[in-house]
Amino acid sequence: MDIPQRASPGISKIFPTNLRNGKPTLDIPTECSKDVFDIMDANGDGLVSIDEFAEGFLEFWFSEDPNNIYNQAYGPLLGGVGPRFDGIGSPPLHCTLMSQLISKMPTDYPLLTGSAHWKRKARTIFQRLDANADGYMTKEDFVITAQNLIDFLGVKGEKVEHIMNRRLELWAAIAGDKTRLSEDEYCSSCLSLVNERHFRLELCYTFICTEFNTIDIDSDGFISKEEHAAYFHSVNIPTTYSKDNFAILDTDGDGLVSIDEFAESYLEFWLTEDPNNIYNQNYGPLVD
Ligand SMILES: [Ca+2]
Ligand SMILES: [Ca+2]
Ligand SMILES: [Ca+2]
Repeated sequence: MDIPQRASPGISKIFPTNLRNGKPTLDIPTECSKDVFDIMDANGDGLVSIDEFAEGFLEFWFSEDPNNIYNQAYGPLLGGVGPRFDGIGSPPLHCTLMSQLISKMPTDYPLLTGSAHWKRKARTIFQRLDANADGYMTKEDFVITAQNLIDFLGVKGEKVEHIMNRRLELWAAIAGDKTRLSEDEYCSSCLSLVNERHFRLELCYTFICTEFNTIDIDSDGFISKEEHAAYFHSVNIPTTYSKDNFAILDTDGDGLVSIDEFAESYLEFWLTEDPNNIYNQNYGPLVD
């Protein structure tokens, strides 16, 4: 490729393809590139000029604001969470702080063997999320569960789109490049994923935050009892089970589930194989 000519003296241009192609050499997932590029390209002309690049560079190094839009100029921050939320460059603060609030780090859990009990937990989630019960998890199932939630809460207007988008973000995070997943595929891909170092160090926070955000309908950073019941209803778990599970999640008993309480339950559910773990019923009674 030819080196681009300078548009005018003192102004260089970096083409988007260069930034995108350049990312893998830094070991940053390329899917992060588009969002970072859009943030860097402040005037939206499809190119990052040297002044736009300089601004990103200076904001990254000389700012200590956890919500600075350039925080993810080099991809998701370590020990924090990954991609954008609501179209901004940084995740909500409560998500960023999550890894500092949890009592046991994901890397402290031993590798999973994929015991019959663990698979039963994974199958339970699969069957909850396979809303049309056709044996495959697809985007359609996530549309159905979102619609269940919308109907249950009676929401209207912009909130409808917001709820739908959050569910579809969750599907995108689960599906990766697949368009449908069978129960066996889901269970085996979950097992290899949760044993990956990248998941334990970083990716799990993205999943936790994405899932938390699908339940925290009013985005106040806490799951209320009503939000929890609505979530259970949406994935076809009788709401009668919500009360008991909520009491287990809310370890400090303040009547709300915070991100660290949620993260703890998520990690205990996915990263343990103890048939007596108190978080086994995070998705309602286990299926047979
Ligand atoms: Ca299905
Ligand atoms: Ca809330
Ligand atoms: Ca609480």
